[in-house]
Amino acid sequence: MSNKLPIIIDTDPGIDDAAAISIALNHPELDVKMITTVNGNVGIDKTTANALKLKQFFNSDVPVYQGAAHPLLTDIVDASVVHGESGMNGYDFPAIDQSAISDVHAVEAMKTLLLQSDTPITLVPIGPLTNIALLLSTYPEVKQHIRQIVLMGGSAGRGNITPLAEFNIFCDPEAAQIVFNSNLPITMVGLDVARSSTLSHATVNQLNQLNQTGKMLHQLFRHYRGDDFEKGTNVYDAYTILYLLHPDKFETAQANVQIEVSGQLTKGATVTDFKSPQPNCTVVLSIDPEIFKNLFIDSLQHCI
Ligand SMILES: [Ca+2]
Repeated sequence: MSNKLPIIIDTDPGIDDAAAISIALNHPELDVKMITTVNGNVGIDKTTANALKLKQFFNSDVPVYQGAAHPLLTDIVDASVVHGESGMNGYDFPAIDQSAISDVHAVEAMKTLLLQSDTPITLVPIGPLTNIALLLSTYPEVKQHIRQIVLMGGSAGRGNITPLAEFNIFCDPEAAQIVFNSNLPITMVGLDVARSSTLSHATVNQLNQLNQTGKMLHQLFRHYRGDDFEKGTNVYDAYTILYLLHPDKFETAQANVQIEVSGQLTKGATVTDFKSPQPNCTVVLSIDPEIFKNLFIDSLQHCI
């Protein structure tokens, strides 16, 4: 039996998603059972195509399943101004084989895999939480097959898409509220930890010399950051994978996190109560920037 940690990555690639997926698909301690896609940084057709581009880049046999095309209630938010028209502009990926897209829906595929698995599986959502909310609401029997949910989203402090909301949670606050109140072990890897350890321009430039993957990520980051490239880069989604691999390197705290679903100015805020007697979540707060830099670069050494 494998000692690798089995995970499902639910994603909306997305440039920092590309970094997370690159690390996860190639790391000897992780077993990526499937990649499921969701509407987020760009529309579902594009996030699915991007997941397939990454699968093809690594010549991986990981199955890719397409998920929700629309948030549960709220309107679609388009982030293509940040991530480029395709969601992963900046690197010239070869055309993908469209026949590689399964006609099984992501939620169904996750349900089947979870119910068949003898070992509980870790869910790693790095996009809006629509698929995960649909999964938990439609098939609550899967919960006992989920070891934990380690998600990128939210913030104990300020937001990024609005003053108080982080992008993934803002894109589907109702879905996030379902997930955070699922009674599953949740780890919120939000903006706080990324802001504690932004990668410097010099570090991102170093990627260019590392290997093919480093070169690919360097080009994506350069496009993503545009004129701000020299100020450093936050590889938000990659923190989830590095946290899974090295939880002891991160500062965390228990908190009760609830999602503002109806605020006029604060929709999508992750209201984080560190004093609550009923915590529902581990919040990842920070990591030493030098340690993070080394973990990130080392993890990419496993890639082509
Ligand atoms: Ca993402």
